[in-house]
Amino acid sequence: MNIYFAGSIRGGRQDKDLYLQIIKLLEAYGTVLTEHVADPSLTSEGEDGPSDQYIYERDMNWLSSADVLVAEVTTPSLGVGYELGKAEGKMPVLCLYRPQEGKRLSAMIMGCEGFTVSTYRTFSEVESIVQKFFHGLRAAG
Ligand code: 6K6
Repeated sequence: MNIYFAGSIRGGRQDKDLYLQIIKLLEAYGTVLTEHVADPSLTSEGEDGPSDQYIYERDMNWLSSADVLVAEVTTPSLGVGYELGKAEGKMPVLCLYRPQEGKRLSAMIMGCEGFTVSTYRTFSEVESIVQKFFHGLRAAG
């Protein structure tokens, strides 16, 4: 099972430690194609490394070879929204959202019937959401 994990990079890096925890959790269910999303050296402004075109093409190729997309959507990110739109109808999608005071998740994510959107407050809730999601996939065959 190839898992594409999506999380904010230029949208803001405040949850990067959490992304690493989620990626480690997902590794129990398959191969995570996008471990760099949790790279602590990646800042929202950093310009080091490959060109934007290279990043786009590499990530779109990985998305094409993914069986499932898991996105952490608490920090709004154009890139994550784009990846979600690309995956819709092509593979199962799980969106993990931590409710924020005075903010609401985009209707384009909440209102999309093809996405499983789950809210959480603690990491142990993330663990049980992820477990249920992958068990559901296995049951559906
Ligand atoms: C250098 C400096 C900042 O970012 C970099 C390298 N950029 C990226 N590397 C790998 N994946 C990327 C990069 N930028 C965006 N992505 C993809 O889009 C990832 O798969 C994330 O899920 C998503 C993040 O989008 P933004 O809009 O928050 O950057």
